[in-house]
Amino acid sequence: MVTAVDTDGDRFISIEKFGALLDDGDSDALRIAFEEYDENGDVMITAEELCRALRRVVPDKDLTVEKCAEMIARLDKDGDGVISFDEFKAMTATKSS
Ligand SMILES: [Ca+2]
Ligand SMILES: [Ca+2]
Repeated sequence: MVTAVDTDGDRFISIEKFGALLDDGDSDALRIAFEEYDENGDVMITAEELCRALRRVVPDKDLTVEKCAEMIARLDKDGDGVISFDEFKAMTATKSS
């Protein structure tokens, strides 16, 4: 198993900061947050990318790619298995769900 929790998370937004950005409702901030997750810049967040990003913020051994895929499935409105920027925006509007 990969035990490496990448602690040089300075490229990544903390959950606190992320929450503040979401509360802002500012689309530039959203774009920046989205890019933190979208490692390869294809404007889609895959389960693997979501997992890696979350693990950097919240080291959690139980956070499997499967769980991330479930999270994505809940947010994935068009069913393509990845989170687009529009879906990401929608997520921030329904984060209490
Ligand atoms: Ca991507
Ligand atoms: Ca999608």
